[in-house]
Amino acid sequence: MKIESAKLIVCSPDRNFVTLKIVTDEGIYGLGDATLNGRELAVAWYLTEHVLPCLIGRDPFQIEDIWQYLYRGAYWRRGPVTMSAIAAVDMALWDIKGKALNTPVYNLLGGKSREGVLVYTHANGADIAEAVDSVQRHAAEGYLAVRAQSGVPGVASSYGVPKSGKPYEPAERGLPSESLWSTEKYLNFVPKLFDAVRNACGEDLHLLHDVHHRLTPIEAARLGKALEPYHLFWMEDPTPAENQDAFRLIREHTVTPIATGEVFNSFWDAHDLIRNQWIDYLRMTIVHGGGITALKKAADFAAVYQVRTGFHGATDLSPVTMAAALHFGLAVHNFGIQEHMPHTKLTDEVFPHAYSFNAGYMYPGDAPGLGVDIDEALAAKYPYQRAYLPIARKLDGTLTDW
Ligand code: GCO
Ligand code: MG
Repeated sequence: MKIESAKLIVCSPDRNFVTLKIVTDEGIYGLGDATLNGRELAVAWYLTEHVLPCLIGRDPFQIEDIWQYLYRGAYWRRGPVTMSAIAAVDMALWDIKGKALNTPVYNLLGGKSREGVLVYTHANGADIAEAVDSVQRHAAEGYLAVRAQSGVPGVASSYGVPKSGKPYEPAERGLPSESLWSTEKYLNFVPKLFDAVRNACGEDLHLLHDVHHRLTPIEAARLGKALEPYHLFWMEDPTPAENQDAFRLIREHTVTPIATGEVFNSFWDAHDLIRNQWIDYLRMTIVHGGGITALKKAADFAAVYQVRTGFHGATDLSPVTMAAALHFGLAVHNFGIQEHMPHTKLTDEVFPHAYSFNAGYMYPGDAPGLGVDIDEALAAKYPYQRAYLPIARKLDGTLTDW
């Protein structure tokens, strides 16, 4: 079998997605997600101009060799654009191999380690009452794990809170919007939020919270300690992770479990965090982390240190990444949890898929390959529109981490 052609499909059904389609001389094709929120066209152009011409004529079964060719062969290593591009090729090749062998991708990764993939979803509200209500509604839908975010009094447009009754979507069309941030108000507020949520929802529901890289290590340590009575499943991205050592300090002060890594693009971003056991869950996911091939190695390394997976699964990761993550999560032994922020109905129509949700778990389905397709005619009706993630400023105007 040989790769005959490859192309990019860039579309915007409610939000932007970049999808790679690799076609073989036997008519089998595979799909890969190449979406990098707010920088979509950089990856599309990287693939079109620098990667796709090198793939034509290659054997799509040689996934490891092609991965190494794109990683080492570029000379310039890592970075979100490069690694998302490599990930898209990698996903498409696993999809092709599964279809060619007539088996779901999870069987190529070692087979099922469990029956379903535990997922968590997002609950949010403008204030504590709305947030509690939202958590309860998601629990009633069957979710066993829910992330809770709430507007912080005195801070307009807090992270994770939807605008004007719409579902929360981080990217917005047009130029970047600005949001505000106050560490002091946030730190005083969040324990009250979880006190209310835990009291209303009981002991069994898994609760999660995303700090979104906004605290210093000592502030994060204070928050982790304050949240201990509510036994969170995790506190996410408590501090930016460029300096991996920062997590040591948090770890020394609190037993609240820590998840990080959604912005990582290489195993080396997580290496010290894992081998020092400063984190409990690795958030790096298939599309931004270099594909299934790269994440399998990272997960196996993490397993040795009892660090589990907790992959990013926001709406900016297309249904192709979602499917890949579900096959992966079904197979690897040290799976922890998978984020599930459901896509819009229109996005689901553009990407028909075999995966499903039932009673707190997701199932990749038994279709050969990844089990996701793209309706190209429908996608063509929704062309790319420039969109950005917001930026954040402190109350005095200083730019800070969003
Ligand atoms: C999460 C995330 C997202 C990101 C978004 C950026 O935990 O789901 O933090 O909401 O902000 O995916 O593109
Ligand atoms: Mg996050």
